[in-house]
Amino acid sequence: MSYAALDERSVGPFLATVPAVAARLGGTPDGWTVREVGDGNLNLVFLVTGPEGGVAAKQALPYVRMVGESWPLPLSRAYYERLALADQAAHAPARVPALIHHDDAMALTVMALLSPHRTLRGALIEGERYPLLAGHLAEFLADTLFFTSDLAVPVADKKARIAAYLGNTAMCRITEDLIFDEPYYDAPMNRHTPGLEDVVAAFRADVPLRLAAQRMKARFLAAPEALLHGDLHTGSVMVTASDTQVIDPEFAFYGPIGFDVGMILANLWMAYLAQSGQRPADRPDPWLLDQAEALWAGFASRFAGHWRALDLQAEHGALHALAKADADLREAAIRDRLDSIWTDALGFAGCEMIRRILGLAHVADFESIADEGLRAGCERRALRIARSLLVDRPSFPGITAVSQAIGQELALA
Ligand code: SR1
Ligand code: MG
Repeated sequence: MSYAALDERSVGPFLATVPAVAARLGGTPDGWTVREVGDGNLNLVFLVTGPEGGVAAKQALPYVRMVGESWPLPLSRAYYERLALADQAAHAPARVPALIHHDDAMALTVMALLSPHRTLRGALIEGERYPLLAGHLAEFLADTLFFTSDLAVPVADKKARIAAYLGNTAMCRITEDLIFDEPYYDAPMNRHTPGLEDVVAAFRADVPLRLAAQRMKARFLAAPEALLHGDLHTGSVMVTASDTQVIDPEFAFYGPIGFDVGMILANLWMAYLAQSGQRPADRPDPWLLDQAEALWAGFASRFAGHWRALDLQAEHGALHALAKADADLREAAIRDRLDSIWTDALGFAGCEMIRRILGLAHVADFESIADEGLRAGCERRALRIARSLLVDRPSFPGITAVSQAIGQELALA
């Protein structure tokens, strides 16, 4: 079958031809409920429920949905998303949705329906709290990143896995352009809240900032440390009080571990910094800063735990040989690696915050603040923090230093 974009009328009859999906839904298409709910920037997402159960069917469009047909984008991203879902499920099965069916020609991936989950970004904007969130995200990050890295995977296998994702170039190119380049010049699709013109001009003339962003781009381009999710913002996380699921790995490729870590931290920090615009009468909820701290601490401790627990008799990753016989050396190597991930994460977090305010793809945390003056104030504070994260990385030896800097920025408001 050749590719055709589905719609709410055609998706049911199409899915009825897939035995695994039809069995999960039960009944026949005329008894199924279908809703297209894609609110991301790229794809169609259909939620389909029948008498026996439900599925989420995600279909890639041959172009960028938020812009239109003038920006073509390969359907192959659906192939890489399925590949990543399978690889992530091998290491963190409790944290990713179960894959039910994939159709390469239709660029369609059918997954278990996540219900009653909602996207983390929307929930945070409404002030919801999720006690297990930081631990679950730390688990996802440590398990997928450690067990796809040179610490755990034999060299030849690791190189083969890097090669398996090498074709996802169009998605990496989006990141390269939108995150590391466009916010720093007058790119045609950039936009910003009125009132930020002085910061826009200052950032474009800011040599240390632009150099730091380019340094992060160089890391992104040439550090195939582990299989990254590649777009781990709070819209890629679905939550309930007891569960956390990471979705949408269509940007997956082998890159620097700090990219995934930095992106999710940046999105938690932005959620916090947006609160004074969303609810000006209330003090921002420190729970979000605590979550960011708990996420980093949980990730670092679990990553280190995986390293210490490696079976020295089994075949293991090349880097582990460094510390095989010497526990002191191993502990030094763990500290050294976590320091390097932290330093990368700071820089990538700074880039993510800047591009969400000055680039093409903004976030609802700020966009939902109707009052432009309030929104610009929140964004200005976020931009100041982001610049420090990028340019003054040695000032942030640990994550509490970031929480303190954010607190000081808000105190000045
Ligand atoms: C053109 S795509 C814009 C953004 O949406 C995705 O979720 C990624 O974050 C990308 O940078
Ligand atoms: Mg996405």
